[in-house]
Amino acid sequence: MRRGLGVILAAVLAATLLTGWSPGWPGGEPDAPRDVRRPASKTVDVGVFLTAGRGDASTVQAAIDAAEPGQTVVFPEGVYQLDRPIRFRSGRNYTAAEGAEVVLRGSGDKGVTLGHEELRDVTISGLQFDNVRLELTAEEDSEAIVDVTLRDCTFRNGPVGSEWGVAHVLLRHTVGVTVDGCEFLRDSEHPGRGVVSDSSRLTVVKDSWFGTTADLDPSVQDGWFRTAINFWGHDLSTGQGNDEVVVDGNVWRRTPGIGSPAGCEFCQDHGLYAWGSRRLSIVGNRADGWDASPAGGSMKLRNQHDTFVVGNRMRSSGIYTYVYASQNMPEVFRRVSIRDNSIDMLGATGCRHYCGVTYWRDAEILGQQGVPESDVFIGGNAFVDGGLISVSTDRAAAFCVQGNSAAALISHLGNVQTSDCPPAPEWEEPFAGVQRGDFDGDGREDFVQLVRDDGEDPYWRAHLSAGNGVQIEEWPAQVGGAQLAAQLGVQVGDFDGDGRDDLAWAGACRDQGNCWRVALAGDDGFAPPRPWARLGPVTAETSRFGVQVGDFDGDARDDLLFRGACGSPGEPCWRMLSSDGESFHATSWGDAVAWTSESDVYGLFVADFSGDGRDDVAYRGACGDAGEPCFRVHVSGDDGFEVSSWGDAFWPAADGTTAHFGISVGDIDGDGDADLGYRGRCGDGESQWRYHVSDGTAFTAACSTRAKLPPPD
Ligand SMILES: [Ca+2]
Ligand SMILES: [Ca+2]
Ligand SMILES: [Ca+2]
Ligand SMILES: [Ca+2]
Repeated sequence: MRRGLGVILAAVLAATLLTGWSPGWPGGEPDAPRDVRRPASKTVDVGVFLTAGRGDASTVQAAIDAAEPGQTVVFPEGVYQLDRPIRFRSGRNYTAAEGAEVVLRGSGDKGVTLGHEELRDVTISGLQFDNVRLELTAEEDSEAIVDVTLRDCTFRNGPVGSEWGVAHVLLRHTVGVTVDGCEFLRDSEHPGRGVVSDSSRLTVVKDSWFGTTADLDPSVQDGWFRTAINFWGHDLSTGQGNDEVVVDGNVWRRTPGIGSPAGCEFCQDHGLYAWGSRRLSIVGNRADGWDASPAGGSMKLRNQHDTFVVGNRMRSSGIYTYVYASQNMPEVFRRVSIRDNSIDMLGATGCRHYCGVTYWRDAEILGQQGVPESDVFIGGNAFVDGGLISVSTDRAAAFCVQGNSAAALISHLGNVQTSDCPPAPEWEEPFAGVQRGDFDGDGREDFVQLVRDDGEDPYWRAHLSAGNGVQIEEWPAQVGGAQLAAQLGVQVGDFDGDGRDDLAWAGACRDQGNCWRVALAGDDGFAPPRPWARLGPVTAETSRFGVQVGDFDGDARDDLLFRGACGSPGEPCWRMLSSDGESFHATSWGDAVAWTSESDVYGLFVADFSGDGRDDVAYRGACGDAGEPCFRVHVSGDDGFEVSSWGDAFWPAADGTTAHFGISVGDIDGDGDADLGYRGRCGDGESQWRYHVSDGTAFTAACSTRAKLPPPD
């Protein structure tokens, strides 16, 4: 349940601010007697170490060296000029003072590289790295770099290497590095890469911005990227490459039209480029700006297995996949699911590369490593404007291609399977990506990822917000019988109302056929999932509009809601599964929908638009006898919805970017009524953030240059 987190977060941050500014120790008054009644400070203030004549690098290093394990090094506002590298130490956290703008600026053309061969249990948050790169490079199998989180950081500028090859963040043989909510910005003077991960495990890149900020400026001035995210490296003797990797909820943008300079063959080398990986999940990202040329592409994937590409939105180019003959990487493409993505080719015709979803295999591959291709699923992808699916292998039968809208299918060598594909094959990962929620009930967002090590029981790797850092725990996972979750999603909400978010999904239940299962969060992770209700009648509208989580009846317990069938014979309805804390009770909450094509493009928005404590449902639909376009809102009552028009004044961007980036939901003015916002148009048509602000019964349009709401799910 994301709703309400912001308010609680503000209170927590305010409390952090008060304690965060208590005098650091050591420093301050070293001769003063320690007050034994006061617990040792949890923070060390860099400002205490500022001394005339001492350079900033020495000052920062002195503060880091003075910090004890468990303490946080707090940077007061300012620009710290680094003429040499600093070295973070394990077991400490590093953060900007609350609300402070803190810049670590590297000196000289080459800037500064913060190299670490060992670093454990560290969170670095809120710092801006200007001309400063981070290299976390351990020896193979050393487990020397473990559980490092970069959160809400900014990386900009940096040295220009040949072919734009230098990365802001480089990982090698790391375990459990997370990049969360960070910005990677490269202007025309500083082209290069974003994050490069070489042969690392449990890497997560989530909710980060490459080439843009949350404001989504259409000029994309900081999108001079060769590649936003790279995963490479593999050891054929051990089978290890990048393993258990999640890329979820990021935006990567390349400045349109910049191509590559003459003589710089690889200065454009795909938005996300991955090879040699095992269990790579790429979920809910948005990519644009890479060309539909051999050098471009929103994603390039090859020589890997167990890859899940789900619910991403791509513009200007799509996905290129293949197996390349090689001495040092697996010559296979197995168990790959490319489903429910949206690809907007902007009307391109005649393109051969990245023109949708393309696969080919190098003819030199002789199959020493077994069959090159097996279990490839390409399904449910939406082709917005042009594009095609192309498969070129003599093992075409290994490909199942089904349910992709408006896409031409070309299979060059034999027929691919185009019907009766299994809805969720055994190898599919219904829990791909991360699940976000407040799982420990402290008012701050956490996330969990499902890990399936070879031959081991699966477990949840939980990243729990804790003070200035992250507590990482392994929770047992009982996730059998979840096949339907690949279609209907995994829902996060506080279904029993204890303040901790829980998980719900649909699947097979003993004696009941299909059912909804709920795994309640407790002190030690998720309890074994229990059946909470029969699945009930689902229809084509169920998967079309998805399953929604909200507290629709206002009893402080989250409920499920989806389009389905009610009564006998079944009529279309809003099927409400209200929680009583131990199970769901299904009732009809009426129908009265009036869809338009915009309903499908933008989807449903669930929040308390009327401000009465009950969640409501809004969407772009039709209103009135004439069916005029409107924001159609189904306002929750005691036992059903009251529907009304909340006005129109919808003014999306002219170039389709509003649909690409989606519409956000949140309370921008803090009056308790949820509002909507998106990158659209204002005034005489200039690109701005356009908000539809609720007064409890209708929306009023308002504009800003800034993004004020969290990105859409
Ligand atoms: Ca709960
Ligand atoms: Ca409820
Ligand atoms: Ca309401
Ligand atoms: Ca509001």
